[in-house]
Amino acid sequence: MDFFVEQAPTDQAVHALVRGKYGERARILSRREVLSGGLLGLFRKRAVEVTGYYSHGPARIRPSTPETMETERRKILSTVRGDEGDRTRSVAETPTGGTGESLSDVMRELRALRESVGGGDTRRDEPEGLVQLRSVLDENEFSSAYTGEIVERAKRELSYDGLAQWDALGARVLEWISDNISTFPWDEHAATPRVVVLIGPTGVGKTTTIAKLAAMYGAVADPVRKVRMITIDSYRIGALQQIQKYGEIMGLPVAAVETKEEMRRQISLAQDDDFVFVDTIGKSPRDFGKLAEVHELVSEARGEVHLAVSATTKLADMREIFRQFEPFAYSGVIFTKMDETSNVGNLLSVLRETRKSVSFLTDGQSVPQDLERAQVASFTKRLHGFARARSAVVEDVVSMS
Ligand SMILES: Nc1nc2c(ncn2[C@@H]2O[C@H](COP(=O)(O)OP(=O)(O)OP(=O)(O)O)[C@@H](O)[C@H]2O)c(=O)[nH]1
Ligand SMILES: [Mg+2]
Repeated sequence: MDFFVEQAPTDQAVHALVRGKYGERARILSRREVLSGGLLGLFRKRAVEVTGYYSHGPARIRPSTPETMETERRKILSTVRGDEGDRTRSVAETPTGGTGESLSDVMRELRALRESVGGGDTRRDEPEGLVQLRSVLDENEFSSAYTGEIVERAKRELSYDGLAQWDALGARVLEWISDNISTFPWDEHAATPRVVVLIGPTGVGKTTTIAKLAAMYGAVADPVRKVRMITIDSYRIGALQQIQKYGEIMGLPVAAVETKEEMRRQISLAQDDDFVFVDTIGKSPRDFGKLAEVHELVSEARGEVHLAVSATTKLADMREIFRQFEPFAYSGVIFTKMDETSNVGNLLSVLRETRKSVSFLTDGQSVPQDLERAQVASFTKRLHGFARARSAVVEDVVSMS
C-alpha cells in the first residue's frame, strides 16, 4: 500500500486525477482547500488537495492475514498518534474484533483518531526519514517547489518502511536529484569553427571564464586547438584591455566588435579556427536597451550561447536572470564563483524549473585551472547531509558487484 497527495482545481478534477493515476482501488482519506502555483506568492489559485492510499493490485498485495492486518494497523495508529514503544503497544493491544477486521475499519479508526488529536497537521505525523528529508533539502537551499516534488515522489513511490529510515530514503533521493540534473552535451570534437558566446549579468566572471576556456583549448590542450576571442565589451573602459591582456599572455588573437558588420567579418576570419569565444558586455538584465544591442550582435555570431551566473545569487534573483536572458535562447548555463557558496540546492532548483542544462562551473580566479565541465557528481559531492545515504549507495553498488 502506498500513500499519495494530489491537487487539482476542483473536487471532480482531483477525483478524476486520482482514479486515472492510481486506479479504482485508490481511497481518499482527507480533503482540504489550498492555494497553489503562482509566482512569488502572487496569482495563486484555489485548489483541492486530497490525500489517500492505494494498493498495487492483486499480484502484489500481501494476503490480509490477521497478523499482517494487525502489523499494518499498529503502524498506522502509531503514526497517527505519534506514539512509540509502550503507548503503541497499548493501542495495538486494545481489543478490535480480531480476525474479521478489514482495512476500511482501520481507516475509519484512523480518521476518528485524527479528529480526536486535532487533525489537519499531516506533517506532525510524518515518518522520521521524511522529516529528515525536508530538513536536509532545506539545509541545502532547495526551493520549496523542489522539496515538495521530492517529498511527494517519496510518498508516492516508497512504502512506509522506506520512508521511516533516513539512510535508505536519502540514497533514493540522491538518485532522484542526480537524475534531475541535465548536463550540457559539450562535444570537444563538434564541427568547427565552434562559436561559443557568454552572456550574463555584470561582474559574474564572463571575461575570466572566456580566458579560462581560451587557455584550456588554446594553450593547455594537447594538441593545442586554434582559438580566438571576440569581445563586444568595448563600451566599458578597461574591458578591452582586460581580455587583450589574456590574449597577449596566451598568444591568441583578440578582436573588439561594435557593429553587426564587424561581427560578421570577424567570424568569417575564423573559418580555419577550432573555437571562437565571444565575450559580451556586462549589463544589468534590467537594462533592456543595452541587452537588445548585445542581442543583435550575438545573433550575428550565430554561435551557441551560454548564460553565466554567479552561484552566490539568491534564488529569486536567479529566476529573474534566467528569464530576462531568455531572448538569447541560451542552451547552457555556467555557474561561476562556486567557491563562494557552500549550497547548491538553489542552483539545482532553478535548473529544474527552467529545464536548462549546465555546461561549466568555475570555482576561483585562477586561469585556467578553476574551471570544470559540469557533471552530476560536481553537484552531488557538494550536497550536505547525504553522507550516510551516499555510503549506502556505495554499499549497494559493492554488494551488487
Ligand atoms: N571567487 C571567484 N571569483 C571569480 C570567479 N570568476 C571570476 N571571478 C572574479 O570576479 C570578478 C569579475 O570577473 P570578470 O570576469 O571581470 O566578470 P565579467 O562578468 O566579465 O564582468 P563585466 O564584464 O563587468 O560584466 C573578477 O575579480 C574575477 O577575478 C570565480 O569562479 N570565483
Ligand atoms: Mg567582462
